[in-house]
Amino acid sequence: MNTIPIPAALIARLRNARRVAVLTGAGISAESGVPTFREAQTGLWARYNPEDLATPDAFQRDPKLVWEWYTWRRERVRQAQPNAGHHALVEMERHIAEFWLITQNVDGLHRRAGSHQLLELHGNLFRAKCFSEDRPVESWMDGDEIPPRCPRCGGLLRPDVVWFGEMLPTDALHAAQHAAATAEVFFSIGTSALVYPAAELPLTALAAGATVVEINPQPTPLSARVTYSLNGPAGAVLPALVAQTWAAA
Ligand code: BJW
Repeated sequence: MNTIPIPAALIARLRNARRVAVLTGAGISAESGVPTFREAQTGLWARYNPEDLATPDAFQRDPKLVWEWYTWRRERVRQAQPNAGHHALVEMERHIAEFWLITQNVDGLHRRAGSHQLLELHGNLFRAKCFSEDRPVESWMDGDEIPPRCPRCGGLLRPDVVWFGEMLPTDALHAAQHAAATAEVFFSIGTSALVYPAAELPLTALAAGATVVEINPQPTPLSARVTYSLNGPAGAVLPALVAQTWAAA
């Protein structure tokens, strides 16, 4: 029995939609046990602010500290599993002709859940690239030297993620902007809607006349502007939405 009510007009709109885009943030992985970006860190990392670690300056100042933070986060994600929210988006993709899942997350959980039409805007924790050459490496060994060295030039390796002040991957960003501008329904799920250019995508969709739906237990700067605000955890709201929309499909 599904107890979370989804507005009937939203269900009707989704059943008829051919183009849907979804933007996700850290909140969709919260129910997998992966801490969100802006919640207070725990343990060894409690005294650090993530916004101060996720920058090229922080890496240049203390590459060992930043690399070890990402090693710790990789371990947490390895132990996590995709949750009901990730799985509901896999199911949604099956019902929509043109579906794009745009994620700010670097944890890879959408792909592990089975999503295909995926755009990773902020990179991926499980890849590394050379800090000097800005070229990805196939693999690396975590040994005595932290961070490990680039096998080509001997420079320092860094995680292949997008830090503040860095450009997003151009192809993924352009595809995301196109998806937002052409979607009939746009979802913003589990994101504080603070970080640009990702935070602009729901505004692009609104300006183009899309139905914009936010799913988040907390209000964000976007909440007052959306068509529907579904206040609750993604792991409960998304399965209810998918079940109520495509129950007999
Ligand atoms: C749940 C839940 C549950 C909890 N269910 N929900 C325009 C205006 C102002 C500033 C700028 C601007 N344009 C560019 C900037 C600068 C900057 C920026 O945006 N700064 C802002 C902070 C103001 N942007 C950039 O620098 C970007 N680059 C760029 O623009 O290049 C061009 C340029 C270059 C130079 C100069 C100017 C322009 C790059 C941004 C890269 C962001 N990178 C990070 C780190 C990635 C690697 C890593 O993970 O370590 O990406 S920062 C961090 O924030 C991470 C996230 O992907 C991103 C978004 O966070 P997210 O996902 O929203 O997480 P939280 O924690 O904030 O929120 C979680 C939400 O979940 C909350 O709302 C909860 O309530 C909710 N929730 N449980 C559903 N169960």
